[in-house]
Amino acid sequence: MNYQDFKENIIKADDIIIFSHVNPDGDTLGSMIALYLIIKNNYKKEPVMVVAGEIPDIYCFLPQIDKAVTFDKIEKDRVFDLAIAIDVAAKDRMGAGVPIFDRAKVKMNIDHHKTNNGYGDYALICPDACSAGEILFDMFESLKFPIDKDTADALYTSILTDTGGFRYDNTTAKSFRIAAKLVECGINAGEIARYCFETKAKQMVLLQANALINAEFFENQKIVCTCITNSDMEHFNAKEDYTEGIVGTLRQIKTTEVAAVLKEVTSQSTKVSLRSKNVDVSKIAGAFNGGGHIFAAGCTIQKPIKIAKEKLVEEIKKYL
Ligand SMILES: [Mn+2]
Repeated sequence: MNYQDFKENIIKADDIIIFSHVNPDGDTLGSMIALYLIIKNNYKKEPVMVVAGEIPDIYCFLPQIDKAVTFDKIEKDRVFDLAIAIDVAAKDRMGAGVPIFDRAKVKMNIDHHKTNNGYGDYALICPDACSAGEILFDMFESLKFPIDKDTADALYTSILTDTGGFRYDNTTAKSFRIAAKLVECGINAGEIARYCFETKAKQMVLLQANALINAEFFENQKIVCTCITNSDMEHFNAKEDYTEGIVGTLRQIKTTEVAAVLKEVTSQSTKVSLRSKNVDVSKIAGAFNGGGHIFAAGCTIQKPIKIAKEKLVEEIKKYL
């Protein structure tokens, strides 16, 4: 897809829907809102923004986020003129929205994941972009759409969160150049960083402290893992996203080669997040039909959490 295709399809469509991905993060939400604002401000059309599941509290500062709805709010047989998936690596990452996407007259796919297969009628996949927000910034600038403060807030959130606060290897000179332009649009960079990285619910901090104190170490402390059960979640009255960040903290430990967080889904199913410093954890996740990146991957093991932990540790040992 080229930028003109984007513009022409927006002009043609009356009824537009924008999809974010499951377990929504700052990039998918920020870029969804930026798209919504650009379409609304320039074409006087109001797209439907749809999210799969709960929006983490930290992103409630985003402008217009309260306009986003869940799939159950959309009429069963509604056919949209244009569906846009943003930051959605694979179609099934839309969750329950896939049938709505498939029914749309024109399907558009804008993403930066290397593994995106280009689904849809129009695909704009830029694997070198640090975030979906970066792709949108380039497009909006090229099409000469004015970027107001709200749009800049949303795009900055995309770039800031997907680069881990400009710390990950996907941070480039271009990421900083775009960030600088967004700061010139009037955003408050310090305030957005505080919302994204420095704000946690009390129960989240307590759940995380509990998970850290229960961490177990193997192989001369090269492997560290912790288990979070449903009863832990209940005890701390935790929301799903409260486990976010624990695995990163475990990786920070000097001796860690591979860190894992195991989360009970049901009595027979366990979700695993993996992080490493050198080991290719996508291979470890792959052994359990999961996947991801070299230093960050995940999988679901169809075993009770304790057995899943034993199997996982055995698997990790093969890669040390
Ligand atoms: Mn992204």
